[in-house]
Amino acid sequence: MYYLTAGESHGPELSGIIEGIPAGLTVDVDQINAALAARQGGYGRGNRQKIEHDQVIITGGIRHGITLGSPIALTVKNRDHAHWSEIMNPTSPATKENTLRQVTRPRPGHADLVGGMKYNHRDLRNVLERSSARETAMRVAIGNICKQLLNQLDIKISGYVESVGGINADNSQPTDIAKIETAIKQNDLRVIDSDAVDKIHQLIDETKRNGDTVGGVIRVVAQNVPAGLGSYISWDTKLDAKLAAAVMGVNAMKGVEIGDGFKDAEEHGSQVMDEIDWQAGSGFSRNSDHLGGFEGGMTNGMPVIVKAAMKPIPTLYKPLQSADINSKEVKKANVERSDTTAIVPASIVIESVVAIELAKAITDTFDGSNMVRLKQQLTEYRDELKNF
Ligand code: EPS
Repeated sequence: MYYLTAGESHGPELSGIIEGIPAGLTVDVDQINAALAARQGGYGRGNRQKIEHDQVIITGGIRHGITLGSPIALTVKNRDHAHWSEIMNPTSPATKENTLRQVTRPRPGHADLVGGMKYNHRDLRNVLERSSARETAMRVAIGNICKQLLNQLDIKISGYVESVGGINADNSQPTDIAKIETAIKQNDLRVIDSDAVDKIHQLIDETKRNGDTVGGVIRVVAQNVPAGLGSYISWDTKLDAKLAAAVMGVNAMKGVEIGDGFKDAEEHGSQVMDEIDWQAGSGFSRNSDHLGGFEGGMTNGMPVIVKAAMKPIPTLYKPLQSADINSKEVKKANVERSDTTAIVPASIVIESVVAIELAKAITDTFDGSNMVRLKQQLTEYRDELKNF
């Protein structure tokens, strides 16, 4: 399974192609659109989302709502392109008028400066348009197709916000997806502990007033993942490594953790390892899940737990020091419209990229040509594991 996205933040649209989804999967477009709408929401979003109304358009790989096994092609329109149709015109030659709004004072923490240096862009808009998190809308559309595939295999996945700007909203660290989904629907922050919501709202409001931004921590849980996905045989076959790479591939992520990762590093081995149990009927399991469902780079049948640390968004309304790439004058960075926090959308993006990696692992391990064979092979494999 392989996917690719293209498109600039204020260009005409985002495009995506995913190859490797089995034939015979019923795809519910409403579910994709619901995920896209959820990614647009959440407390702390800026004004761009008042313009956008993300809806997926499917142009290949699906017929009468069912996948064909061929590459699936998707687009999501950028409504805001209407305000940028000349400046972001893909084909009309550059003129004085259509190259207005140039960016020359890079924002610290954004891709602006290094991207300009690497690709020799003198207008840093050429960098920020693609490095914008707008692109993650397409990863959510692709991720939702993978989530629907996993759902058909009884694998459930949910991503939510654990903390914002240092305020924790997850004292219970749940692994039951139904409980997580019920809890996070109760508020506009996708947090488990609703009693933390007021405090987080206040923090976001105050941060906005100060022209500043905040980040946070995201937690993703996947339930009923079979043991044995990924491998210990070589470093690049380890599934936890692939998950970590996928998480770090999301804009603004600065840390990734599997299970109790960083806390485990402070404990003794006897407190960290998940003791092995065996029951007639269900076979092997673990008494705890400190290792986040991974041993030796392979899933061990316990819930997969992945956490991501998101830095605050680098676009500040009270900008930090920068230097103009033309005049070389030390000046404040360019100010672009942005969000105070994008932690809620990011929780859906991280959930999506984890779903993509799990779907990839499943279709790599079993015959993913069509859903009937995939389901049959997975059922047989699950039975085999119970009897190991
Ligand atoms: C972003 C800057 C803002 C965000 C954008 C990510 O874009 P704009 O300058 O158009 O307001 O709104 O996020 C999205 C458009 C989105 O759909 O998530 C950035 O610089 O990364």
